[in-house]
Amino acid sequence: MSKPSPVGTVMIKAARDAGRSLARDFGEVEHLQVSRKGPADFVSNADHRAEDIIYESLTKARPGYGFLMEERGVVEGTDKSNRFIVDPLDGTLNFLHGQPHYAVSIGLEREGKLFCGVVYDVAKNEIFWAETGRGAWLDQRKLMVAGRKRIEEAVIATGTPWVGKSEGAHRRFAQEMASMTPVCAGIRRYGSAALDLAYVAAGRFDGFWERGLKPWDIAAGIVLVREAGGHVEELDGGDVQTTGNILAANEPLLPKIKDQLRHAKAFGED
Ligand code: 2AM
Ligand code: CA
Repeated sequence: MSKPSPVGTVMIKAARDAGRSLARDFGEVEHLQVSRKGPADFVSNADHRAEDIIYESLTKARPGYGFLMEERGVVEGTDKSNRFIVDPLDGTLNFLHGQPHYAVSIGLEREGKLFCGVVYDVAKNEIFWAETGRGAWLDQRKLMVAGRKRIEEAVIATGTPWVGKSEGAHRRFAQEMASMTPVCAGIRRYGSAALDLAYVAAGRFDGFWERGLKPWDIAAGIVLVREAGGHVEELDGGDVQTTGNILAANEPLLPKIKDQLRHAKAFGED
């Protein structure tokens, strides 16, 4: 069965519509590098345009549902059981630099639990979607996390802390890298957390960790990983949607990656 429910179909359509707008704007970005105003404002407008399209499309199809959106923030709905969690452009820095690795991410929380997720890789035209009980899919292909059990064979994705994060956060990341690089097959840092999680679901990455993400970066991706048979945890045992400190992997690898990161913690943190 590879058919999303009606609400899943609505979310996929909204992601595609926003993706069309982003693709148009992405085509313009490279010409803007030389313009006086620079591309940053343009990207911010692209971001807002995409969010408007998603908001209009979803409110029309599901009036009353609430929202948590990267740009608009919280929009209370009359229906308190359903809330969309939206990142109109994940991988903003890639987009800004003309790199074709960015996504639209739309999650749906139902009765306080993540229920459905869509991550759309616009440049590669890949729609990853998942729904509780229906599995995770890339178009017609059912997704399953990778089966590798040995950390030595694992390709692990991460995200680096950015400008403005505390000195401690940067130091801790350096220590976590120092702990991980000698023991795994390779580290990747592609710059879109939503796609990193989709890639874990698709078995392209064996694991992913990053700290300090926002709910809209990870909501849809969490559903994808879980429905593909993987596990998602908070790195230090808290609530992942609150802290954004995320670790995702298959069941055998998850504790091994966690141990390795704990080892890094032993020699310093914030
Ligand atoms: P964004 O592209 O929507 O900003 C990469 O490490 C992940 O961190 C991305 O999912 C990115 O989402 C998120 N992120 C949030 N704030 C960021 C920032 N100021 N700079 C870079 N990445 C950021
Ligand atoms: Ca994001």
